[in-house]
Amino acid sequence: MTLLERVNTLPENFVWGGATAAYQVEGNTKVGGKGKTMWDDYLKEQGRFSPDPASDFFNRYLEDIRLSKEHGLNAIRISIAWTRIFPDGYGKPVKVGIDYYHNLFKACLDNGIEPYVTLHHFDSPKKLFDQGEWLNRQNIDYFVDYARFCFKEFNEVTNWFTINEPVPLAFSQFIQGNFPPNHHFDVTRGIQAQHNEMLAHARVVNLYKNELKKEGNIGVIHSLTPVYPITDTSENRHAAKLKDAFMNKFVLDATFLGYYSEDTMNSINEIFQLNDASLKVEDGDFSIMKQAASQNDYFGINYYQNEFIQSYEGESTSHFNGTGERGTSTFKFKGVGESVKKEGVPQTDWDWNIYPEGLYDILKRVSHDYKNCKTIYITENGMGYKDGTPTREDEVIDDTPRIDYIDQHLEALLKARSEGVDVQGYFVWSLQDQFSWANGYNKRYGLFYVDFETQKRYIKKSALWFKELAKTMEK
Ligand code: BGP
Repeated sequence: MTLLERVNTLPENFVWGGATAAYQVEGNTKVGGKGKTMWDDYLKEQGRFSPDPASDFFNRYLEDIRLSKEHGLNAIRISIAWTRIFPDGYGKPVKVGIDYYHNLFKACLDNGIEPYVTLHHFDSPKKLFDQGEWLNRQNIDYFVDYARFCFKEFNEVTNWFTINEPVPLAFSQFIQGNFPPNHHFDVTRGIQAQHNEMLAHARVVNLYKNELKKEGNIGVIHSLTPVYPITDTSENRHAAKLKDAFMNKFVLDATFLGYYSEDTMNSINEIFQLNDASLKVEDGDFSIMKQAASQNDYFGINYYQNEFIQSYEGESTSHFNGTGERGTSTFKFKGVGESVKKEGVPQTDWDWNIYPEGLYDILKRVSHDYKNCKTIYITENGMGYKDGTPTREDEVIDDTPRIDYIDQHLEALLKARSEGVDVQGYFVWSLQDQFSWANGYNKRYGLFYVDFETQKRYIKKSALWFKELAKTMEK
C-alpha cells in the first residue's frame, strides 16, 4: 500500500498541522511594549544572529494561515509569548499583546485552522530568568498566574499545551550548554529544572481542570529520544538505560504517574553519584503531580531522532553542531555514555539521526507503559535542511529529502496506530521557515520557504505533497 492509500485509514477529523513558536516566528521583539526574554541580550552578545525579523508572523500571520488552508492543513501550533502579555512575567497585562493574540486566534478559526496553543515555548521572561527561572520556585507561581490570565482571557482557545519540551530546554541550558545560561554538565540544575517544570505543568493542569473547571483540552509536550545500545553488550545496554531515564523516563513518570518510579530513580541516582548531583523534591510536590497525572486530555510528542550509545567512563565533554558542518558533534556524559553514529543510519547536516523506527518504538512504549496516557499528537516532526535559494519569483523549492523524511515518519505513525496506539494528529515542524534557537537561519524546516530579507513566502514541494495527502483524506 502506498502512503496515500494508507492515510485513508485515518479518521476524517485527523489533525494535520504546522507548528510554530512565538519567538521563532513573530519577530518584532521590541514592538507593542513586549518585554525581553532570556534570549534578547544573549543573542545580541553572541552576535551570531538576531530574532528579528524571524518570519515576521506578527504582521504576516494572515498570509501563513491562508497558505495553511490552501495546502490542506486544519490546525496550527502557536505559542503565546509570555512577555507580550506580561513584559516582566507578572504585573499589568499589555493590551497590544492581548489584542494581537485575539486577532490571531480569530484568523485561525475563521479559516478553519484550529489553534493548539502552548503557554511556554523556551521564551522565559528575562526578568524571571535573572531570578533563576525554573530553578526558582517563585517562577512557578508567576507561570500559574500567567496561565490563569490566558485561560480566562482567551476563551476561544480550547486546545492548550502547558510547556514545550522541559527536557531539551533544561538539557540545552544546563548539560549541553547551548542555551542561556550555558552551563555544561550541571546535572543538579538540569534535573531540578525538569522537576520544577513538571510541577508547574501539574499545577496548571489542576488549575484548568479543578479550579477553573474549563471544558477544553490540556496536556504537555515532551520531546522523546529513544536510546539504543550501539552493540548489544551489558555495558552498552546499561548506558542506554541510564540515558533513557535522563532523557525520557524521568518526565514521562512525572507526567503520567505523578512521581518517579523506583526504577527511574535508581538510574537517576546512579547518574547523580557519578556527577556529584542531587534533586530536591518538596513535601506536597508529588500529590500535586499525581492529581494532574490522570487529568491530561492528550499528550504531545515531538520526535526528531533517536540516539545510539556506548558506555563511557571518562570525563564529560561535548561539542554542539550549530552550523550544519557534518560530523562535528560529540557528546560524552561521564558514567552514562557516549553518543555514537551507527553505520547505515543516515543523518542530517546537523548530525541528527534519521530513524523513523524510533517514532514507532516510542509510540508503542508510551502507550504500553503509561495507562494514563490517552490521545497522542505528534506535535513536532520534521527535517532541518539547507534548502536552496530561489532564483525565480514563482519557484517551487525542491525539498525532496524532507518529503522522504516526513513520509517515513508518517508510515511509522500509521503502523503504531494500526496496532492500537491512539494518535490523532500530526504537526510538521515547521509551518514556515523560522529562526532556530542555536542554529540561526540556515537550518530550515518549513513547508513554506521564507526569504528572510524580503519576507516573501515560496511554496516547497513538501507543501504540495501535504496538500495531496490531505486531498486523499477528503475523498
Ligand atoms: C524543538 C523545539 C523547536 C524547534 C525544533 C527544531 O526542540 O521545540 O522550537 O526549534 O526543536 O530544533 P532546532 O531548531 O534546534 O533544529
